[in-house]
Amino acid sequence: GYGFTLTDDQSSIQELARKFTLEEIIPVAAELDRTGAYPVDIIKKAWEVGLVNTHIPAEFGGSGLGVLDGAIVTEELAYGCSEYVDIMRNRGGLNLGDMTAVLHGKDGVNHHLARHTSCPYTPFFKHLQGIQTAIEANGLAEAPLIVAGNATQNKKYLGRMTEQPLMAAYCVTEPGAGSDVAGLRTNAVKKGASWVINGQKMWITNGGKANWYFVLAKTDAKASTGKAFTGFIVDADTPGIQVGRKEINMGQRASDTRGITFEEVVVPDENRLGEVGQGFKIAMNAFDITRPLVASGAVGLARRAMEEATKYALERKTMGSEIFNHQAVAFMLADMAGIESARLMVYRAAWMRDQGLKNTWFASIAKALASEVANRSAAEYPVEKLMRDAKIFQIYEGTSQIQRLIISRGLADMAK
Ligand code: CO8
Ligand code: FAD
Repeated sequence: GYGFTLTDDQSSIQELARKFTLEEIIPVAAELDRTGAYPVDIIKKAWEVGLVNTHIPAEFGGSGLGVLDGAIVTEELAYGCSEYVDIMRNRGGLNLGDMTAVLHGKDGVNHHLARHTSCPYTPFFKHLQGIQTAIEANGLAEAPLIVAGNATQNKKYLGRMTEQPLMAAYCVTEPGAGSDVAGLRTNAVKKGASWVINGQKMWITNGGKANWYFVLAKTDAKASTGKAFTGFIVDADTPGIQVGRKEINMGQRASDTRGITFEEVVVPDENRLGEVGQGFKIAMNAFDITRPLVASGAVGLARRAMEEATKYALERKTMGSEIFNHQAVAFMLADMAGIESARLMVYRAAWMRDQGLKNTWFASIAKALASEVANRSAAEYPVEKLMRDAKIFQIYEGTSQIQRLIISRGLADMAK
């Protein structure tokens, strides 16, 4: 049946991510927005505490969290919760170090482990657990491996991500094709025991920071879309790869977005992901994992806007009263509470994936709804950084029009 209570472990993860955001992200967010500097130190700390690569299975050294667990973390990271500062101060709350001690046990005993010996999150608590887009882009690069990687590939490339604080990137979009993945022109040609990749990718998050890339390339020009592409894992230091300049984006400016050119890049066949021709489906299937997470990021941003706007409306006075008491303002705030329905869609889409159910349609509904709620909420609250940060949610991982395309196609299928 339905249940709306987080498990103890999910509550712990949520609190951990909230605390990390409070102590490590909020204090530097405005400065990083100004400079556009890549937050290496914060990502390292997030990696150390276990907030990065959350869905890498335990057998490859990861914490093996589900998509729903990941969504809980992502919302907190995207929130950048200033309210929480006050809550923790008022409570005389714990800092991250104290919390690590609580979870690991000051005496060296891992109390979490002791309490939950069969807990699936145990490796997660060996570390403790931010900066959402860069971290999420790692998850996106890893998703095709989780969908289709063999044990050797996963041990090598996912394992590497758990051994060192490395970044990875998902290279699908090109200068000439973003929404229309079928229109990609990067191609891979088999030569002996290797593949030779030529082409250009664009708007690649973590592009200049990645240790390896997932690359989608055309391998059969005559085949239908579902059979025309193959996915590859490509080491970033392979000769022939040229990384372009960092794009200066409107929002989420600390994130590293670049073009990448592949010129006669030789990739061994052992780095081919899945069967030849299955790449398009693998790349789409990866979105079934990550669109709920991107949507959850939008929920986090919307929640921040709503809470900040409410606080402001309760303080700011006009016409002899707090503006909250002007119904036109209060109703704008009430409309922001639509984030509750967006979160439910996120949880449903994520939960379905965790249950092994096909969630493509729900993932698109969650992403379209959450990115709309985030943009509406950010527009109502006059903090221009939130507005700039919100826009991208309607573009990456498929624009809102593309989500509606998927949703409407689903409706048509159901009506047949
Ligand atoms: N799972 C498995 N198979 C699938 C899926 C899926 N989810 N979707 C489609 N397929 C299969 C179909 O069943 C079909 O199979 P067959 O040929 O056997 O019938 C085949 O794939 C082709 O499917 P379609 O006919 O539906 O293909 P279309 O060409 O009509 O294209 C879309 C479909 C939906 C338009 C697709 O191209 C799309 O999703 N476009 C949007 C692209 C996109 O989202 N890009 C995002 C790039 S990554 C990014 O932006 C990262 C952001 C930064 C990360 C950090 C975040 C915080
Ligand atoms: P286009 O596809 O050219 O679309 C232009 C407009 O037409 C859009 O409004 C679109 O919604 C609309 N449109 C297009 N086709 C249709 C249709 N059939 N029906 C209705 N409307 C339509 N890509 C990656 O592969 N990896 C990444 O890590 C990555 N990170 C990104 C980070 C940032 C900051 C940005 C801006 C983009 C990133 N992208 C990444 C690319 C992103 O996924 C694409 O920008 C997005 O999918 C849209 O593609 P496009 O820009 O080519 O626009």
